[in-house]
Amino acid sequence: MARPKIALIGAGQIGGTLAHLAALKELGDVVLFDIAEGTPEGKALDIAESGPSEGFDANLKGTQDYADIAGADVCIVTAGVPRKPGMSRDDLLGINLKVMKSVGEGIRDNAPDAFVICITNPLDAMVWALREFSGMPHEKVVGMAGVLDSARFRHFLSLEFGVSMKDVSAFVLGGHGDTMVPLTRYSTVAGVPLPDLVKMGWTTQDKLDAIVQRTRDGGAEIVGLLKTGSAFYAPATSAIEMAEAYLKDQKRVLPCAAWCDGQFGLKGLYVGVPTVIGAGGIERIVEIQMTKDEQAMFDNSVNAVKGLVDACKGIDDSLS
Ligand code: A3D
Repeated sequence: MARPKIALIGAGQIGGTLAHLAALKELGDVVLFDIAEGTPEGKALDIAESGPSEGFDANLKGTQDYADIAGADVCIVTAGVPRKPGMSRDDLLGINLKVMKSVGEGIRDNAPDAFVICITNPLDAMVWALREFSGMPHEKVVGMAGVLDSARFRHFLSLEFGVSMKDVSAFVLGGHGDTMVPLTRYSTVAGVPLPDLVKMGWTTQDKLDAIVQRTRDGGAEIVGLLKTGSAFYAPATSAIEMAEAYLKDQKRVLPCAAWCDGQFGLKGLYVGVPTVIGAGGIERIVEIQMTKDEQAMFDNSVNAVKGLVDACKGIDDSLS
């Protein structure tokens, strides 16, 4: 049986890390596509040369030709520009929208059956635009953000409680921006919800509020430290978790930017919600109950995403 084929559109910081992780985990053969001549070829060769020491079996190829992604099972899109200090994700909209057009058409024409994971920011608007430009089924086009935002939340919580990250589960919903919604009620340490841990004296409400805010600012914290770009190790790891769930039909329950049409009362919008990922792509959206306050935060986040989608429609006539 042939190995699965994983196409990485964009071979920058995240793209290179994705290729390395996919090879290390032997998820399949990897094609790195980028418009920057030499970058995908160089990274593919460099990673392939780590194979003898690591002992993985995977072919890696770099290319500027979309024909090389033909038949890909998974496409992960990071093409575009990342933010620099002082920029918000939304500042990237105009330039990255143009990139989504060429990428959407390239995937549609060469790998129409792939499961497509978008990472390019501003995430919720870019995954919407990528789906529109590609015309692919909504359940096969998804955005990576919730897995990363939840991982950041889990990391900060594990530091606060002095417990293993493995025993902390957390939920972050809504758009991938300043309005994202870390849901404390649904976040637990070994099944014990965070509000109960406050009552048990494990932490205080003030400290928890600060962790929620640090999660919302998690991307900016790393941009501020790196100064030359944005996070790439954890974003790549998060997308690989989603790709693996699809390729191995794991039915993982993961928060993703998924197409909601009816769910949560939304009418045709990509936004971060809990999903089940298996061989069918997004197989289910988990419609959790929210309190009035949680719903208000979610609505606020949804409105921010709607504003970005409207901005896309204002820039590219074919999207309205
Ligand atoms: P970077 O290292 O700049 O890589 C982007 C790559 O895209 C570069 O190699 C470019 O040459 C390439 N590129 C540009 N235009 C095209 C095109 N038309 N076709 C193909 N390739 C092209 O950035 P990065 O890897 O650090 O980040 C990539 C994107 O991910 C940015 O938009 C970031 O803002 C975003 N990002 C999202 C998250 C989320 O959690 C959603 C986290 C971190 C970064």
